[in-house]
Amino acid sequence: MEEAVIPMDMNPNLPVTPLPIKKGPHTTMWVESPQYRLDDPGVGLRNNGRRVLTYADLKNYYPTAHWPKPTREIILHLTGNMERYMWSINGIPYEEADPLIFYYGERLRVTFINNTMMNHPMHLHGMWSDLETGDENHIPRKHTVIVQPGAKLSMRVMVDAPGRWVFHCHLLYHMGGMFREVTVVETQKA
Ligand SMILES: [Cu+2]
Repeated sequence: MEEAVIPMDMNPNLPVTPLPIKKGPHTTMWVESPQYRLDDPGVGLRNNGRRVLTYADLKNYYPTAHWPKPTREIILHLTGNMERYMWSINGIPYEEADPLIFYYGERLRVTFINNTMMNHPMHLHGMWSDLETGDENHIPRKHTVIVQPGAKLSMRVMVDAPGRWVFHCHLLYHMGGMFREVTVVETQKA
């Protein structure tokens, strides 16, 4: 079997649009130096004597080298307080958060940093989540991307659906706070 490409930061120098971050009771943990760990099978499946498929093994059946490259990045910290079972993004729960603004027609990179000890399957409605695996030529297209505890993961979005969309962790008990509205706005070309 072909060796998986070791996942790495495929777009290290993209302009990042700053988003508000709040540290407080909602955020009991911050990861020191989050790494891409797409070749990590995860807790319970490491070194068990079997080969376990990981996100690093996922390949689009069709070539994707011609897909547009991202031009902008946002970073979403997945945050929480395990003792009080509170969940948020960037330390801000849904009810206190402004919508995330995506611009119609852009190719956006979304990087998640999971500052908690649980997996979060992040699900964006209305648009595809194209997972960065380290292989620019076969980028898999997904509905939901699972971000491992303490890890970092990036996806790309072709922002092709105007309107208001939901972006949230798919675990029922997390999505109360770990939830955002995404507003896709039309832009005036300068
Ligand atoms: Cu979650």
